[in-house]
Amino acid sequence: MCGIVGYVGFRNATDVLMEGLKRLEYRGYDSAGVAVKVGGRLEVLKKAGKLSVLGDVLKDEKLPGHFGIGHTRWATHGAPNDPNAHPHTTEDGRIAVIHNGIIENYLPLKEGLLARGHHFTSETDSEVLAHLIEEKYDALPGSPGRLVEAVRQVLQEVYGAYALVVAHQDHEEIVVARTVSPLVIGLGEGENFVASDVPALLPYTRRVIFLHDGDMAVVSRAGVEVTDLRGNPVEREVVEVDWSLEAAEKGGHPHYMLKEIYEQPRVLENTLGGRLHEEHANVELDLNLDPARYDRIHVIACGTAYYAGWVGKYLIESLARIPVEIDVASEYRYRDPVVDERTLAVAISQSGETIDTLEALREAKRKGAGTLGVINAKGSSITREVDDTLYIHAGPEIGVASTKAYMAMLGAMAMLAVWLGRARGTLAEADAKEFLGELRKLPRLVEQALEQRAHVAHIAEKYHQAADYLFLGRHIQAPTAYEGALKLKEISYIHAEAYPAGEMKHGPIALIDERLPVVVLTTDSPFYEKTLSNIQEVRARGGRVIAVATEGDLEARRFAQDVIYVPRTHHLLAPVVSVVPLQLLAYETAVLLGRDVDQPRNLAKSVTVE
Ligand code: HGA
Repeated sequence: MCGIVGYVGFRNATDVLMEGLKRLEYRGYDSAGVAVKVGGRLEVLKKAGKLSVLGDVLKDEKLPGHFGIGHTRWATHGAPNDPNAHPHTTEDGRIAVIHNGIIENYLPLKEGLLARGHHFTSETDSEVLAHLIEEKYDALPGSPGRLVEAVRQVLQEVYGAYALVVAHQDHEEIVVARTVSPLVIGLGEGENFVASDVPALLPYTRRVIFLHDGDMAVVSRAGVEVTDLRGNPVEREVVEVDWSLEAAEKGGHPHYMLKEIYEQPRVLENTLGGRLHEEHANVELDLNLDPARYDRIHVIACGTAYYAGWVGKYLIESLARIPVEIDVASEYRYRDPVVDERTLAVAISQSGETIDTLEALREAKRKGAGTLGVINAKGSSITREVDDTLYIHAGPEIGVASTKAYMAMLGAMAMLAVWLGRARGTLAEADAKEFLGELRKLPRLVEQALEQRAHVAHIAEKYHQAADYLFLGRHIQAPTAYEGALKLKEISYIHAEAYPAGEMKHGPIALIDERLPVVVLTTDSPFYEKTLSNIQEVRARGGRVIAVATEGDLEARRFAQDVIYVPRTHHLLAPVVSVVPLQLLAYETAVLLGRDVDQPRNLAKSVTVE
């Protein structure tokens, strides 16, 4: 959360900052601001609201300069208004600070600063950083590296999470530091960049340095010096990123989300690409972990990734017969989980920066677990802390409501299940071959599922005024129901609940009346008949059923008011094709209701605060 961009070089800094922020707006859109050095002074412009509000102001007030920093905010401390927008400056405007994270001890620090005569203009935790740096800076006259030294000293006093960028009008360098919140440096020729995430850098460079926790850096035109928090130089690898610029743009679609929904067949091909080997009845995942070491798995994740993990639980338990527990990461950490060295903790995260997941993973590691990350973003924090990573290869995901990353996570979890099953001897050769054959067909089947868009749009039209929605699914389709409800909530703001279908009669059935649309996942499976009975129960109480059924299933048509057909596949892979119409239903409903699909209220992507 929160997007940071910094630039020092020869281009128009304001343009670079605004272009970068546009690509990071998925990280927060409560306010935006820039500080650019113009004629020897840092000029600050910041505005509550989306980046476009700041963009409009910048049309009239040009800020010509070649050195600056910018921010798009997801508020944690203080309302989303102009004064709380970043950058925060010292009273004389010499120093500007941008921060992503939470300074947990900001209150006592602020009290001290107030007592020493500082005046505050915001309610944020972040502003203390500007004042503290000013004090340290002023106490270091004439010393070389004065700004970086001042920042270093301040960082000894604060605790919490930060990606921090600092600019001073007298030094054409950006001082940066990170602990917990991500920061990437982009390397150019005669210019250098800083950003929270790679998409902001793609128009200019693909050579990047991912800073690690506890790193600081001084970024100038001439180069980049990385040190630890004590000032000792550290070597960081320069990584060549392979994401294309086009992948981070809308490509003619009205929304990133729709573009990403349509990208799913290709994404799944990338996830599975080169990894399926029917001839050996196995997958090649390039993992070093020893499957014989583990007798249980803990999957930890948040939001959509949690539902992908839940699907993974069914896959792994069915194919590899290892008990899998799945936990919401923010709960796992505090429940004192029973973990030993025979536990494999699997952390699933698109960004690889999700702080709850990272902390839960650390907890498992502390207790002796082996660790595996199922991650999209190369070089991200989780990938650096786990024993092994299974990359999902979804490319940059910009839509705040995740779609293609979910799809890629499902593909990755299915492969992991096969790999574990083969290694443990629980998945017979012939069954593995058959399952891999089904996996290989999936990208084409997802393409077919997308062809239902017009039909789904028609259903969305019929029900978009509903106040509530219910989603039901059994076994491996229960998580699909939850993911469908989450998508609808996230972008249309319609209240949606999900339940395992069999659980409905234990309570939620009381909600059913003729105004309640109930989406039932009733694809072919050994439990098909049971789910059909649940549909009958809904119908008997006047509920309106939208069934997601396997093509050719005429029975479903008899019982449901609306049926969305999805292609036939192995029942353990049904979530992959079934989630597509649910994503489209959420999308079409949100558009009909005039919602901001790519930037739904209160949300942001890549959740780096607890
Ligand atoms: N605490 C700061 C930064 C918020 C943030 O990083 N969000 O993800 C603020 O509230 O402005």
